[in-house]
Amino acid sequence: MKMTLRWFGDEHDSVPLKYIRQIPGVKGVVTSLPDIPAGDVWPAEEIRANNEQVEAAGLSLEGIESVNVHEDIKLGRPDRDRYIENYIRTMAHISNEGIRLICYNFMPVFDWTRSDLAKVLEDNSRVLSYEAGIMETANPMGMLAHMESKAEGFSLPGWEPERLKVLKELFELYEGFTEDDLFRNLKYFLDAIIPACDKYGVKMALHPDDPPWSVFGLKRIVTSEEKIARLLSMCDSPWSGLTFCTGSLGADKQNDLPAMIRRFGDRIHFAHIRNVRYRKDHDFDESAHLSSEGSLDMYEIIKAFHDISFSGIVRPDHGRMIWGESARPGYGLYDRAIGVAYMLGLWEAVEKGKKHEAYIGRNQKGYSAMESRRV
Ligand code: DNO
Repeated sequence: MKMTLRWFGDEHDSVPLKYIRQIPGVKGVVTSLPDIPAGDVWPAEEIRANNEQVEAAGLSLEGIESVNVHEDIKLGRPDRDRYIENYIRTMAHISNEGIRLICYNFMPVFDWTRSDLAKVLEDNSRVLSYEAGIMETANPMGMLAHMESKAEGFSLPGWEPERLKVLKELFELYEGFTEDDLFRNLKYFLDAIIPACDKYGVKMALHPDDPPWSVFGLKRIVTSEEKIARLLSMCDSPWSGLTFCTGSLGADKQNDLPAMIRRFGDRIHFAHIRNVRYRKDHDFDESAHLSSEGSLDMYEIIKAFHDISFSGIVRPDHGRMIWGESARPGYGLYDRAIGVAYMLGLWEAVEKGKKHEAYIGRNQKGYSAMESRRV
């Protein structure tokens, strides 16, 4: 696996590339152009400037997270063809820079959602958390204002201002919308862009819905093994794959992550790895990466990635806010760097453990052969 960090660009990130370069094992970043509204074509020069800046820092630009999908595509409105054309033009510009991965999501209206962006844990670290009771009674505008107030002055990734200005209209458009409508519109989008992926050599990595259930009454479809299997088979092209986000999928206890990793195998193009700690029902906190700190068994997760010989791009997902750092919620430097070291440590242990087992196995065979000859 290729370890990266998410970087939002100088203007939008408190973590400079030169610090990312110092995290052992991190060779690259994934980034985006956060100021470009969903649906617009990304200018080639801006992608190039970004790429040059990353390379000048001694890193490589491994992927784009995210090129957001315009709401008209998700809704299947007549304008979608124009936005799909723009998406393909953006893909061409990205590919021209040698970047071969695009992460995207297909969540109606919102990207990821939390009820708190700075919940204080027992050790005084601050984390993102989700409390179903709060979400059920909250209205989306109020929740947005609350989230922005906790965002330390940063914009929230995936919550583009132009989309949020028309929130009420969007909710009306999604009235009566079913999961099947979303599946159909996702298929339409993928069928239209896959030939371009093939032409430009770009892999599409669909991010799961975060959290993996309906929020504010809006349907979500990238939530479980069964639904992911359905969407992968409805567009059965190797270019169409997943961002396997352990934190998003892991928020639902029903999801058996190692089994899903083994099942989806080479359709996983990108991995976001982090832990969650279940509280009750749908309530969870984003914990530190270690298995001992959360509810997910990170050893089993890394082992599953190793079992499928995962060679794709990985990043630690969110981290806690620790050591007095002030950064975009989830995207400080320190805890993500700790996460990187832990994941790479697990990977090395799994790899060497397998070699060791193979060595013992060979020796045991030799020993048994010797024993049988002696008899
Ligand atoms: C949150 C991220 C998401 C992710 C998008 C992918 O921190 O994991 O915003 O980038 O859902 O399109």
